[in-house]
Amino acid sequence: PFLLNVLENQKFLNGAVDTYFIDENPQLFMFKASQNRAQKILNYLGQVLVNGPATPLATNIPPSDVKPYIPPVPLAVKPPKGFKEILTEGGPEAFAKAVRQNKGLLLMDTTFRDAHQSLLATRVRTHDLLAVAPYVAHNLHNLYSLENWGGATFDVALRFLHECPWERLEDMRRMIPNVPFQMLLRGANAVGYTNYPDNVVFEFCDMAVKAGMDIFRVFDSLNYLPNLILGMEAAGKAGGVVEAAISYTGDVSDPNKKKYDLKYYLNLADELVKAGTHVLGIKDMAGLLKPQAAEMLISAIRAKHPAVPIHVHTHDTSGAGVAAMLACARAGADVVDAAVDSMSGLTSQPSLGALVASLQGTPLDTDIPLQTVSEYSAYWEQARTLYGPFECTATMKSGNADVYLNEIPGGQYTNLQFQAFSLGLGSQFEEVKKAYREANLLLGDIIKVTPSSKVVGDFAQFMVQNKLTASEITARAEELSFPKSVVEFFQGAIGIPYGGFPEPLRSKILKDMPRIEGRPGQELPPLDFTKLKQELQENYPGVTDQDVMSAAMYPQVANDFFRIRDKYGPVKHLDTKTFLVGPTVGETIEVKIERGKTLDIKTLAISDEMTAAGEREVFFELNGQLRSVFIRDDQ
Ligand code: 3PY
Ligand code: ZN
Repeated sequence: PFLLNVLENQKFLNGAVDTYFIDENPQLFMFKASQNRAQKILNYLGQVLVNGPATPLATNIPPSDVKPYIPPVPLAVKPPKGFKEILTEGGPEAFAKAVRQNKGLLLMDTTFRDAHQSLLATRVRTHDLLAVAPYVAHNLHNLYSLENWGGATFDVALRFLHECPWERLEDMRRMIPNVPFQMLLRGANAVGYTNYPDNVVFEFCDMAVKAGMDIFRVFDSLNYLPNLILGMEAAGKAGGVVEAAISYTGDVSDPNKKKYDLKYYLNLADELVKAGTHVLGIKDMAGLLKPQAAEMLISAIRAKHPAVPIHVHTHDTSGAGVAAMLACARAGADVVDAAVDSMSGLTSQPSLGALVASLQGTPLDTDIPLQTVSEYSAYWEQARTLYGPFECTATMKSGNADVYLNEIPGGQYTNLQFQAFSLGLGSQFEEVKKAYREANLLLGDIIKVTPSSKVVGDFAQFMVQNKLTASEITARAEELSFPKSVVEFFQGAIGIPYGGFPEPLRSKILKDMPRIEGRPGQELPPLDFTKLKQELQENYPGVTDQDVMSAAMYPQVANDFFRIRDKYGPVKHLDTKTFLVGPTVGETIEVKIERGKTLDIKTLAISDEMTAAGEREVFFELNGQLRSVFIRDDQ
């Protein structure tokens, strides 16, 4: 081997040699994009310093500067065995059997998913999840599961956190080998808001299992059986534990609420058990299951299906969550959901510590020491302050039992309240909640959870903005221009609601527009993954199959993510304050980009002067060496 420096060869430069091979093979001179991760991170920091946060901040509470204390764990010792081992060794059936035979109440910890989806706009980053992961593995090994993926986390990771949801899952799996992982799958909508071709849902579940997922809570926003069954089949074929969930609304303890009565839920439970669910989920997404209703519902299902584990999910919006989950446990539920104390309450799940303490010394004892919960909670109490910019308590100060009237799901309740407050109109939220209730009735009193809850929410906003009452809507339906989601709902785009579509409203709104009969996704042609991969490779040569799946779920969002990833590299390694608002001048941060590879970055200065190209130079010390980046000032 020898080196030829063609650029110093005069004959070559004069073109006096035959260069046809080079002329015909320009790719020889296209050097691979620099893999310099450190340089990319500096570019990110420079960008935030010059142009402000790279992700929109929702409140004016700044992120705190704490480094949350992590209780030490014996890293040289393997974490204790948990239900994951039973699942790995015996498969979903053996797992279900062990759950059913367990004496005490089992818990699913929602802190890694629904709790922050409900309280912090889903913004908790992989960095802060992984920091406490060893503690979870070593101390919370007797959880039924850790809910840590799916729902809105997939979208938010890509869109706002600029991190890969698949990497998050694989990283968590590596650090928590012993606790089953659980995700929320929106049936035929997977982790999106729309219907996907069937092969996408199947492939998605398969990849999720390969990346470390165990239990799939499958729901459909209208409890529409064909959508639910598709999700169940996909999760089951992938080898996952199928937890088909009945979305709960209304109040089975109120004889005046007739549409969703005990019979309705029992029928649905029969169908899901018949379809082979391993575990039966009751998904009380708005927190409407009062203790008395819980007792009625769970004992009735338990009596009909003695062998099937029952797992109940709720939100603590009204404040009755702990009481309701205790009632479920006493009525025969095997597992209930809770969030660690400092991430519980309000529109999140009821408190893990309160449940653990309430059952201590009873036959349903959870076997989780309160001291463990307390240490875990202390971590989250501090970590939560990093997310001040997304803190729901910026506006939400207490629970509210009015949720029994408006039936708004936890996550949406927080969003709507936040939107109303940001408009600054004092009575706006009260109006929106009232309109939400009316819109629901206009739509025929439907189950409300992603994405049907968005239909009701959009309808309610439309009514408030246009100052329309329910009777005006009915009278003027033919001439009004309804929100897109409402029109699509009536077309059948998310499935068929229980009891059918309300008439004459449907006909008045749709007129001669097309209607979808049956399961919306069944007509969609299969997605050609090979072709999609080739298309993505044109711009992003390094895309993985997981990236291709992200693009199948969210085409635009994933493309933006790939672009940002190419430009700024592994921003997931930055601490949260730095990621959100950048470092301060004079500060030194530590960025562990891989095991044994740490960058010490000191921010030195940002130039006052702008270059002719409108750029500012930002100076850093990177592991002791002076470095600078030029950043266009977009302000
Ligand atoms: C979701 O779909 O993300 C939900 O949390 C529904 O409750
Ligand atoms: Zn929920």
